Amino acid sequence: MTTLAIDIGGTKLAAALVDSDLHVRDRCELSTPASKTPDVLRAALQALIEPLQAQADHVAIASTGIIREGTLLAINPLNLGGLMHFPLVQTLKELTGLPTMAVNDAQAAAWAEYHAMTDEISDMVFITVSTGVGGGVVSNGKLLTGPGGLAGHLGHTLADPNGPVCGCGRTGCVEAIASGRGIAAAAQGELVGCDAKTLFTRAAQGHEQAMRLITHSAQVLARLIADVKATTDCQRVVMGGSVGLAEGYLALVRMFLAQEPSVYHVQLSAAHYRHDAGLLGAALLAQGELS
Ligand code: ADP
Ligand code: BMX
Ligand code: ZN
Repeated sequence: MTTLAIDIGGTKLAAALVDSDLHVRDRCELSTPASKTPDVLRAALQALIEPLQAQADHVAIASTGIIREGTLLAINPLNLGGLMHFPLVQTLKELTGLPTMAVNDAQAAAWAEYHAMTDEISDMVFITVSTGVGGGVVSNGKLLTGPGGLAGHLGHTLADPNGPVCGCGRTGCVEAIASGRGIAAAAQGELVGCDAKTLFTRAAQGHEQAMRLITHSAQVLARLIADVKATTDCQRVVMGGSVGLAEGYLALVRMFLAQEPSVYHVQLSAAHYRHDAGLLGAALLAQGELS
């Protein structure tokens, strides 16, 4: 059984073939088009999967956005260039003629990371710090998706009532401050226009403002993790996404979490599957559902 796994993020699209033993091959990436028009995303997905689809038995999609009955509904359309709605499962079925399923990207990654754990853990939470801030919750061994797909959208909890307005319509969400886009949006002076990746490079070179922006993101994440511990009593939190996995970031989050009262402390680790957690989680879920 070979899965064509697709990961749709706010910055990049990834696809790969995943075998039943979770071996990932022929991984490829494209930039996510920033367009309100669904046809533009459809064309990008078509180009991405074209070299892979003939070898696949089914399709599994991990995507940013609320995934409800196979459709992507953006909670923060700004992360997708204003795109609010996209028929994911229908589009991939039309493009490939294969059985297709879709799940939120952070929910998928949570499932893969839970699967990778060798110790007795029943409750864990995955957090991606990437274009946005996403989350997936495994409670008593079960992945929570919610009746409408919203479960785990931790990036849209409150970090600062006086903070920036979030693309979801609320003010001061964790995502508006701590995500890659949030970090970049707060840049001032000579750093205006830099993306988060560039800001990490500048911080590593000792640029003070860049260091402050990254430190603030890590502090907001640590408070979110304390809230998550209070809500779920999870035994472990796993971090992913290109910001979450960036050099030095997890150590900063750990430092701020250690400053919270000890009841909020929780084991914190980097994603075992690194940037492939979404792809593998979708493949695992599809191999259960579609085979
Ligand atoms: P997606 O959101 O599409 O899943 P990523 O997980 O790569 O994609 O997250 C994209 C965000 O991460 C962007 O804000 C980008 O600037 C930032 N980023 C990408 N690479 C790095 C890096 N090496 N270090 C820090 N930030 C990075
Ligand atoms: C946003 C939201 C979540 C997603 C999270 C991380 C949209 C389009 N996405 O909060 O569904 O899980 O971003 O997404 O509303 P990523 O693109 O940063 O991986
Ligand atoms: Zn929000």
